[in-house]
Amino acid sequence: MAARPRLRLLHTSDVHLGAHDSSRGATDASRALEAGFSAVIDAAIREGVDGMLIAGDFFDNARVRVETLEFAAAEIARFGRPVVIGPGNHDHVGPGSVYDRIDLIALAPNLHIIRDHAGESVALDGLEVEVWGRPHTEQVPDFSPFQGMPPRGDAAWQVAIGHGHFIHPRALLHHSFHIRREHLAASERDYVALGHWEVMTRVAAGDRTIAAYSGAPEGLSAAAGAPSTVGGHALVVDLREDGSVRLTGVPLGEGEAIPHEALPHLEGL
Ligand SMILES: [Mn+2]
Repeated sequence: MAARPRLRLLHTSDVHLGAHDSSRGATDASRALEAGFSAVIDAAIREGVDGMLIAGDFFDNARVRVETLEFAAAEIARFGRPVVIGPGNHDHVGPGSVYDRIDLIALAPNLHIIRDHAGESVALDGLEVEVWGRPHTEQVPDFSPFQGMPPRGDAAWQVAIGHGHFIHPRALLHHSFHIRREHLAASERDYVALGHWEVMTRVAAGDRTIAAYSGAPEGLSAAAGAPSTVGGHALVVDLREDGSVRLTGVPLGEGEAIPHEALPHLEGL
């Protein structure tokens, strides 16, 4: 296979900006969530990534303060390179969407929000990568983000983004928004950026596809004052000339980088 252009992406999810906007005296908790996202932007700039994937639940709900929306847009604009949001259950598109409150794209022209209910493919400006995703709409009871994905597109690198529960092949089906191993394997994507779980976890996705949850930059429990035990990382995704994909968990505060081989992975797979 011909050498592919080297690319580096950053993957985050479940930021839940504005989760405390309607609580009284929650300023510190709100600031902690915002600081978590600023740390993601700082990491993206420091690591020299070419683009960013935000795999849903970026905003906590559709009633967040306008200042929270403006903060998010300003931070995305500060990064300045392409950013794709694949909306999750907390920040769904369609009727009542948080993304219809203000024109985020006017404030952050480098932002693309996946809005097509059927799924859409986004070509990142100037980069040999296409990102396919299907957003939550809150209108499909058995929503499954990767079911019936279209085949790979033309760009050298093909990535997907989606929000839901990866279902262990032996699990009881008590969750919503199923992501199945066979969907990921059939996707034939080089990388699938997942959101919904707050803990960084690589999952099994067949021989060809790498898929992982980035985890939240700052867990909601941590923001509310409890000790932080999860999250605290974003994933740097290196798409390499030989066609391989390597992940690195980069710390957003204290802590060490976690190399590909040491990333938490779903047990038994
Ligand atoms: Mn979610």
